[in-house]
Amino acid sequence: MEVHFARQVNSVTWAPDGRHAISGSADSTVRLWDMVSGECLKVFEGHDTGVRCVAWSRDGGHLLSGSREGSLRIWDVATGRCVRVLEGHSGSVNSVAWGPNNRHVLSGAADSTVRLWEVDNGRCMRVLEGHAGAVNSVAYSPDGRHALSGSSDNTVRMWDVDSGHCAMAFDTHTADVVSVAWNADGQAALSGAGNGVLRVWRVRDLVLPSQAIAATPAREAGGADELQYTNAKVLLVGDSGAGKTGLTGRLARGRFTASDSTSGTWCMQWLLSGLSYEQGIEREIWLWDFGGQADQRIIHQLYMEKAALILLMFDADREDVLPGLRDWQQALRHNVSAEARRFLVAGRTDVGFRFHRERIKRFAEENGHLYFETSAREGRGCHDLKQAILENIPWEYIEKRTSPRIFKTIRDEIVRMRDEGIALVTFKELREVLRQRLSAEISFTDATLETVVSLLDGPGVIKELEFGTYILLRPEWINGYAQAVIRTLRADPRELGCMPLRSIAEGKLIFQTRQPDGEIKEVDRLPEAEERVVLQAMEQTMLKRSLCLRQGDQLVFPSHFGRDRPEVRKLPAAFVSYRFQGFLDDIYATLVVKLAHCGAFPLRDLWRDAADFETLAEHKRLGIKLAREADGRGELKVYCEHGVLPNEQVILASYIHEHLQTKAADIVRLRQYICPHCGTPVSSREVAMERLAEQGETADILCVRCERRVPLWDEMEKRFGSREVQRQVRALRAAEALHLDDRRKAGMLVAEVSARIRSADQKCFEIPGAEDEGIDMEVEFTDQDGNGTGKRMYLQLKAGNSHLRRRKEDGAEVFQIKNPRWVEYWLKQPVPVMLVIGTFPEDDERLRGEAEIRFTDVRWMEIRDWLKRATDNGREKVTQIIFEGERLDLSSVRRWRNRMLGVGTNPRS
Ligand SMILES: Nc1nc2c(ncn2[C@@H]2O[C@H](COP(=O)(O)OP(=O)(O)OP(=O)(O)O)[C@@H](O)[C@H]2O)c(=O)[nH]1
Ligand SMILES: [Mg+2]
Repeated sequence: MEVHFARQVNSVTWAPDGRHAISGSADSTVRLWDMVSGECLKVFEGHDTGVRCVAWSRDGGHLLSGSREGSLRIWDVATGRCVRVLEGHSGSVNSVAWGPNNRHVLSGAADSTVRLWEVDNGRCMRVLEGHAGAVNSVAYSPDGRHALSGSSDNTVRMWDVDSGHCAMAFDTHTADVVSVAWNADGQAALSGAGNGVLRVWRVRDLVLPSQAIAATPAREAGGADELQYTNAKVLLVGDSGAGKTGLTGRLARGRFTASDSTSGTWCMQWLLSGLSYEQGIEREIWLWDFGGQADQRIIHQLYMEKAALILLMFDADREDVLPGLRDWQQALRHNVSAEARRFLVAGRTDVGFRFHRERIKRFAEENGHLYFETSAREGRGCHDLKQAILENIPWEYIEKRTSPRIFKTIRDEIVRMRDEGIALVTFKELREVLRQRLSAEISFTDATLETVVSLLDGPGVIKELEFGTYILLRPEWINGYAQAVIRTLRADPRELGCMPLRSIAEGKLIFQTRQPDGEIKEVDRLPEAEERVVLQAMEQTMLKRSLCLRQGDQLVFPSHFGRDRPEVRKLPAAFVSYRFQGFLDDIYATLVVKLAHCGAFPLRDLWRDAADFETLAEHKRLGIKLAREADGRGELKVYCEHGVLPNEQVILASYIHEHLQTKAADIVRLRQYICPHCGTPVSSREVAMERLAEQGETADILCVRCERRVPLWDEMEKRFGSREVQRQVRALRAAEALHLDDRRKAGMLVAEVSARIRSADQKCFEIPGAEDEGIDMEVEFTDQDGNGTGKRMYLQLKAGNSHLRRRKEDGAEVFQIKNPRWVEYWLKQPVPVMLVIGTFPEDDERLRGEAEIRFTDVRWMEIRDWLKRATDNGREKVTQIIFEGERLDLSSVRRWRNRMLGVGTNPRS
């Protein structure tokens, strides 16, 4: 038998019964097969990205799958339902395994960690750190006491599951370990590596004493060189000015420092000296301080996961704090597990207490919060609060980490650098600083440092940028600059909701704010060189998160469009609408951007909280309109003009519904029915939907005008939820993801190229235009003082492996010129044109949805003059370029500079 998938199959396993099998595929599904009939019995859907690995529970009742975006799912085979989602990995899950009792599972991921999970409650019990490369394979010993992991760092590790200790690091492989397995009695193990070597080893021979391990630096494992800790996340939320940042400093550092309003989110390590040990497990707390201004809240959702405790703060000296507190309650409800304890904390009590204490206390009681009054400035109430925090963190439920001591030493030093205010470093700079500071204590490899950096990047403490080798030690700067963008958009009297890309690249934004007292204040900025990098990272983040879209040389922000839809145009009637709750700006903007990118409904017009799209075939208009209500509630109306096919209407509506399900809460769908007899709209939409829910296909409602029955289960309702519509919506989502991916790759290459050219002290700018047409960037060479010389070069960028093909006959690399117009265009440029091609280490497929992959190979080649020769000055036709590009690096940029400026040797270095 043979079955064909549209996308790659990543993993297959037989069922214990020998008759069934499962497969996990890049199309995000797990499928159950009957191997006798060849039939696909079930499709398990829920993963957002490709499924990398699958496993049967030993009793055959459940399935486990791991996905590219880092989540695991447990499925009930009989019902086909997903019973648990296990979240925590920050990279692709490469391997999963069930424990012998079916109560525990293991996973190994591209984030270099192994995790141990409890099936019953979906909790992660342990994170095992130590590998300095992706974990490719994990295996549970038959008695359930040990775990094996094989990694791209060429080692195999054996872990003691109960204690979390790394019992053994086995490092005699010389290539990626791709697969590990135990034998039946758990006495021997097998590992297979990327270079074709298999190794069999007996467990008892390999458990070395810890000295032997310590003596071999490559192993960096076990015993005294290993430590265990838990890391509790405490969130501080509340309106702006409540005193969150003040209190964060007081709790973590024991002192008060006056602060400005916080941009975005940042976190501070609270060192718990003395109190920190229990049973050999170190405890630490990270305080996450959230900027309270309304604009910021979109960003926060990303960081709220897995909070152990939440401090809900308010400014005691304000008039009415309850509405603000209720808003935050709502926000937390959507983003934080109900298990996290919450404290209600009054801040700045030294200033005064204008609000009613009794009402606040009642609010705390009603919501089950402990209540505290504090003054960060004077320290009042802070000791009690501190004590209560320590006592109320559910330490036993927080995952325990096992980590080589060297990891923690490096990590703590990086955090220290961050606390000192260092915002941005390159990998090399970071390595140098750490080598100087830690020289006496340890030596470490690049792989170890990369691993530690990515472990900090996972929870968002620092951010590895996707271009250059930059590491942003203070990710909150991205939010700070995003705020400047929003401020600039707001200040535009025409409220166009868009901005030239160039303004962002050059930092032409508004950096002044008006304080509550009316005073104008300059906000902090980074030095120019660093600012450029952060601006670029910010633009990419916004595009990636679908908050804005690129149109020509503009960035368009749908939620900041201020022009009202002209009254004159008659609004077509809404056929369905959705009520929901959440961050309206975010939900709305991302919806518009995604729709515009999915390919089925080109964007026609944007208005204030409204967007018009059109159908592909007949250019009929359909659109959405958001009505904002109080408390983050909104209603999104979906309308279309006469003549749009019912199928198109339902697909649009279902796409919107799915979008809301991922981003909003309390979603209610309301159909707009029209009486088929007299054309009167059914006014009580809620009642109609209730009936429909209760009576299904037989549901109807009385028309208020003609008093005849309006059937509710109509043609359109049949389509809602039909398999065919679901399939089409899925296809649209996939198209949108692909589109986003292509844009992201293109954006990454622009950033990568700029980083490389700027690091050679030359100027470069993006020339935004329609995709795939025209020149992408311009380089201007500089004189000895760094001033522009007017000598330029144009760059044509191509991102991705698909642009180069290797010719069979001679192995030459070939770039296919897809459009003959390109040749004409390149030939007529007044300055040299460089073709820049960026490729990845793996096939493009691997890139999807993964942050950690970057362009490893960027090469460039002059093509204007090449084409002049090859076409005999345009007389002959040329359809391909033999690509012989050189690496785009510092020395190559300098060589080009010297050639262009006519200087012999390099005068600057
Ligand atoms: N008198 C007094 N001032 C405080 C105290 N805590 C903070 N402040 C000051 O009050 C102002 C607001 O406090 P922040 O801690 O910045 O407020 P926040 O909640 O972090 O505000 P956002 O970052 O805008 O969300 C700042 O000027 C602080 O320096 C306090 O306990 N007493
Ligand atoms: Mg603050």
